[in-house]
Amino acid sequence: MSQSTPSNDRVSHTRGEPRRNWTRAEADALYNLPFADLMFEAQSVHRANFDPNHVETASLLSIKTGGCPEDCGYCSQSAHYDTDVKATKLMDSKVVIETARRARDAGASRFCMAAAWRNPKDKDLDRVCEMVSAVKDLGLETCATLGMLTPQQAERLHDAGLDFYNHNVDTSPEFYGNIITTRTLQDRIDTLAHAREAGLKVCCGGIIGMGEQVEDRLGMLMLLANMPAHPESVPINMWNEVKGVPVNKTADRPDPIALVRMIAVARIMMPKSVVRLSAGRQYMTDELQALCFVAGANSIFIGDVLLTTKNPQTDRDTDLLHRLGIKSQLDVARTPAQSVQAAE
Ligand code: SAM
Ligand code: DTB
Ligand code: SF4
Repeated sequence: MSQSTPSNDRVSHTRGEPRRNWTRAEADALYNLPFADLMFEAQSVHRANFDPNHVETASLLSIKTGGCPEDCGYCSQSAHYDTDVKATKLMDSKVVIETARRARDAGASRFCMAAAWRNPKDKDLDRVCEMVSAVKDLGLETCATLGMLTPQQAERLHDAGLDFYNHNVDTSPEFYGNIITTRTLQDRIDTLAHAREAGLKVCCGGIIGMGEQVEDRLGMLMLLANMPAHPESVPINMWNEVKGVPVNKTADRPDPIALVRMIAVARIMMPKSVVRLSAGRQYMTDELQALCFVAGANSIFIGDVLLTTKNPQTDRDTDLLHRLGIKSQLDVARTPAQSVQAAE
């Protein structure tokens, strides 16, 4: 047997409770495995915990765009930067619910409502809770990302029918201050704790391609994998270019193989979490996405736009998943005409 064959120690993580005591040396060792060994190990973990031929399909809607008081250096919606995004008010509930129905009919299994707030005001939360309940009634899983939450706000969202709360750590503790100054990493960790205590499932990940080093990417994975409970969903975003934001000056699109390695390490360190190949798929070839699925990614956003930036066309995603023999809710999507008929 070759020396580079994955050790029984590492493969033993495929069974039992996920570990939450990963060391830097272990993360580095996994990341630096010969590629075939890393893929083998990631696939072993993936197969022990998930159907390897299925991906989840989520749909995003920006229910309140732009004018955000936070200074996240990657974001088109921050009021600190001169970007092409115009600020809007909170969307009308009827429009949100109709958009969710169309997303469901187009093949989404989860609907995520995003607002560019530092934190929601209680009167805005009344309207978001109304939206959450109606979207849940459509038979969709519900997710929201509204900034920082108090424990009471998290409970209200839970009671309204919210399944997941998305709040990202974004990057490593060491790199964090280069990207955001108006909200600390501890603020984020506190919000995640409030979401958990209210009974919400957590969606938490970050971004790569902002000029961080591989060690920061692994530092971010360690932060996630050593949380009191692993996030149920881990979105890995590759930075989607936005004009006018500071990250433009440092951005460095990751080597595709480095992205696959990172997905594989996320899969191994958080064996039961759904890993979402999130923003940045617009830049990825079909082959790269296929490798990411082999490495353990098992969720994507569908729809032509994310919040303010592009995502691949749904037809391209349907075709890619079909060619890979991957099942998803896209298989039971209705055509727009069938969808209108069903609504009548
Ligand atoms: N305003 C809310 C907040 O930040 O808590 C929610 C929306 S925010 C857009 C959600 C996440 O999207 C960010 O934490 C970041 O990880 C990701 N994101 C934002 N802009 C991005 C971009 N240009 N490219 C890739 N990911 C991005
Ligand atoms: C996440 O991690 N990625 C999504 C979701 N959570 C809210 C957002 C991606 C946004 C990409 C940039 C944009 O479209 O503005
Ligand atoms: Fe605001 Fe969220 Fe954008 Fe940060 S990522 S500027 S909090 S909308």
